[in-house]
Amino acid sequence: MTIHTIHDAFCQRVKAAPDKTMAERPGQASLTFAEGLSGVGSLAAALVARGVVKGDRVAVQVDKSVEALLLCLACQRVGAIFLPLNTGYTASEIDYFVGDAEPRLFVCRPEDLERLRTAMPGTVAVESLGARADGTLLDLAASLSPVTQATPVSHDDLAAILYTSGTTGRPKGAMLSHGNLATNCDALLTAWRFTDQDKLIHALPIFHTHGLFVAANMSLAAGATMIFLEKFDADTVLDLMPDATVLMGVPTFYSRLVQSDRLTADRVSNMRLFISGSAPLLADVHLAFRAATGHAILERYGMTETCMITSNPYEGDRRAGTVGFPLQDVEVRIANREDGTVLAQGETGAIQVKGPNVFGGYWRMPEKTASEFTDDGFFITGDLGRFDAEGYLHIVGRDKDLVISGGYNVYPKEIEQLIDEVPGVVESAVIGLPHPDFGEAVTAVVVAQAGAELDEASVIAAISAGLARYKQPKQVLFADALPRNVMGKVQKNVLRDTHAGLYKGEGELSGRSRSR
Ligand code: MLC
Ligand code: AMP
Repeated sequence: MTIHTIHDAFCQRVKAAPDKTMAERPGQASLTFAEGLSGVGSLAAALVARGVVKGDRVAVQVDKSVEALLLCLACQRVGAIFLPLNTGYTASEIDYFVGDAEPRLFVCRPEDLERLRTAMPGTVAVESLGARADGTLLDLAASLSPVTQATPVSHDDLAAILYTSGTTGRPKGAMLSHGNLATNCDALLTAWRFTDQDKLIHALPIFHTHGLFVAANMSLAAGATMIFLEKFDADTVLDLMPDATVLMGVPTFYSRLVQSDRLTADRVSNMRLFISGSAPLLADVHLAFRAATGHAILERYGMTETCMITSNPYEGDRRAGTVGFPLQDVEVRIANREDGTVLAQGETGAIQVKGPNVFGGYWRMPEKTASEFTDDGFFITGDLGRFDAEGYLHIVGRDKDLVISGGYNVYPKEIEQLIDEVPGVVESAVIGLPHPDFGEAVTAVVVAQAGAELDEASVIAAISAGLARYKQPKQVLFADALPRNVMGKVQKNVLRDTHAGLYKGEGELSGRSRSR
């Protein structure tokens, strides 16, 4: 199958099997593909009514719902650019995205509607969408005739902008085209043998690549059924396994599942595939999962800017601690970090990627875009890796100062800037420390002025208003000084080594963090 756009592929699936269940949602009625299509047409009409035309941005910060997914397809129908935002972002974080992306429409949670209608610039229309098929956007949609004709788009036209933070602390909007999403979806359907016979447990958020452009797009394009869960809960997922075939998750899903004695070969006998990505899956978790179920978790590697890059094989050896082979039409090479020369197999260096999956650049940041591509068009991922003798890619570290906590990226610079502004702070360093549940835990090391009355609670209180919860340090440590090298650069590796055992044992509390 060659997909032109995800919207097209979805429409073909509706034609082929209109009555097939598109989404089951515990506690609410299921939705067929035909009902999904009808929702897309109505939501597209609501977009048009709010002045949205091809190329306009539609920013969306709503709780997870099937309607939010239909809104993404509705944007595609009218050629608009979908801009999903993490529900954890605070008002000040949202201000930045709105100022930068200048959306025509902002879709928010019902409880935020009044505040945002007052706060948003006059150029931005504001409507709401709730998780229980409620909100002003759906009311508006219901009053209009559906848009039945899709606005023509090319492979290069933008389908989405996804913000990723940066090492400078200023988030960048990654521009993803219809071609990026369609070709990557195609490659994944083939690689993972995903078909209309599949039933996917969808427990990821839908404001990031993993839940939206991997899990949901694949299901829509294949005509598969999703069991659409509000969020991940190990017991709920275990309850659903006998009726499902595939689970896609971040490593935290799996480290929580292996703690349950309900995870047995018997329970997963209907499941054909477990996929992990967005952060490193510990080899121990891979092995424990295999011991409990007989299944080798298939680990793959991706990025917001590149969609999916490599995958362990569907057939063949799925190796713990590796991310497998480049996907169809994707080129991956390892280069010297300093001079960019391409390295031989076995050598460790910067992972660079080229292919139809790679984004077109950062929204309104041409210089930043240019600096992250090589002269011959490879994207510099910021990850470090090597290929082994059999062609498996191993990710061995990061060239970028980034913490990945439970699959969410946190850029230390952003947190350090806020902490450094707290009265009484001389300086700070934010690091990721090994954490049994989140993989890495955001941790701050703070140097306080002599006599300053600072403790963990006061530092957290001072920064929390402007910062999404998942970015906030799980612990704040105090030091007399930060270790520096001869160039004066803070040695975060020394801090990581010194405090490596800080969160040991925290996972024993049914997977939950004992710290904040
Ligand atoms: C929740 N909390 C987190 C957190 N998630 N803190 C740090 N990191 C996280 N990821 C906070 C909560 O606010 C809460 O704080 C406390 O931790 C405990 O919450 P919880 O109930 O245990 O968390 P839960 O709701 O179960 O969420 C954990 C999770 C979730 C792992 C299920 O974070 C998740 O779904 N992550 C998936 C992220 C994702 O989709 N990434 C893909 C990016 S795309 P308190 O103190 O308020 O109680 C990408 C490309 C690619 O990376 O390759 O895929
Ligand atoms: P994001 O910017 O949220 O898309 O996160 C992308 C980053 O997640 C990559 O650059 C990697 O550092 C990391 N990542 C994704 N998948 C894996 C994986 N399987 N193993 C290790 N790191 C991963």
